[in-house]
Amino acid sequence: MSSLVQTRSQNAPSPPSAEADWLSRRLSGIAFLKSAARVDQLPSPSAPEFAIAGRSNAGKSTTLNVLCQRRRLAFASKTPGRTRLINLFGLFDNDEEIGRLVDLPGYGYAAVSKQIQKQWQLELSRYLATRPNLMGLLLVCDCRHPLGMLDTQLLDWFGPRQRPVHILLTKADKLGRQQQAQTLRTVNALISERSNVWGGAVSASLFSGLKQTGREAVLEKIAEWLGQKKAGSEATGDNAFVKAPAQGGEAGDMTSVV
Ligand SMILES: Nc1nc2c(ncn2[C@@H]2O[C@H](COP(=O)(O)OP(=O)(O)OP(=O)(O)O)[C@@H](O)[C@H]2O)c(=O)[nH]1
Ligand SMILES: [Mg+2]
Repeated sequence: MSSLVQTRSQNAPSPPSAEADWLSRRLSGIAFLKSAARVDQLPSPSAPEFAIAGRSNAGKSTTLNVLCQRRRLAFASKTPGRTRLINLFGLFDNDEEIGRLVDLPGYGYAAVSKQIQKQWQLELSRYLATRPNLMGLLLVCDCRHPLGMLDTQLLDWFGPRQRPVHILLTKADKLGRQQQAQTLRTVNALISERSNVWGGAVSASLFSGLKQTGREAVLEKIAEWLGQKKAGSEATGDNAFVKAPAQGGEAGDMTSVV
């Protein structure tokens, strides 16, 4: 009996860290701000933005919904190319806007006309290259084919902006435990290999929107980017985020990537 109790407690999920818990409470109150077809239509860069990028259909909108524990905050769909606009969601702490999550259109979706594809991709690359308050990028990859050519090209291209990137290996429910672990090892090895090109602060974790697993690691990462160190303490550095000039060189033209 006592060994059964022990086994159960060992297998119980660990409680959320203070950082993840702090952010989770604020994410539950996240509010839609704006959808923009073009970067010049975006609201002023008055709060740090954390953008979600990745191939079309990788699971970006689902990730956003799961992070915020909201069913239909962003539109997820079986049809690739569902997100066609830059969608911004505001994160508030006592009515003060402390950050934004940004759901971006996917890349690599061949089934729209070349012209439309070019227009989306132009705005996507413009956002990633020029948005001054972009303070972290969540790169969503289907863990069955992680870091494909377009993803690695994006990372190569984005590296000079010196912004942290967290690679979210989603749809982990489609793989067995061993394959998941192997995928994470492979991705971490690639990150080490390319660290000088990808700007250094690149990390990765497994995630499943379907099973709602891996959420806490992502929340901790975003909380870290927000400068939130302790639960209940004031978020620090939000104004500094806005004022900080781009470090290193600006990313260049990404039209060849997408
Ligand atoms: N099994 C499984 N399916 C998922 C997961 N995440 C997303 N999906 C499915 O993958 C499909 C695409 O999900 P979306 O969240 O719309 O993907 P997206 O990257 O936002 O797609 P676009 O906006 O078209 O670029 C949907 O059918 C989702 O239900 C996951 O973790 N596991
Ligand atoms: Mg989407």
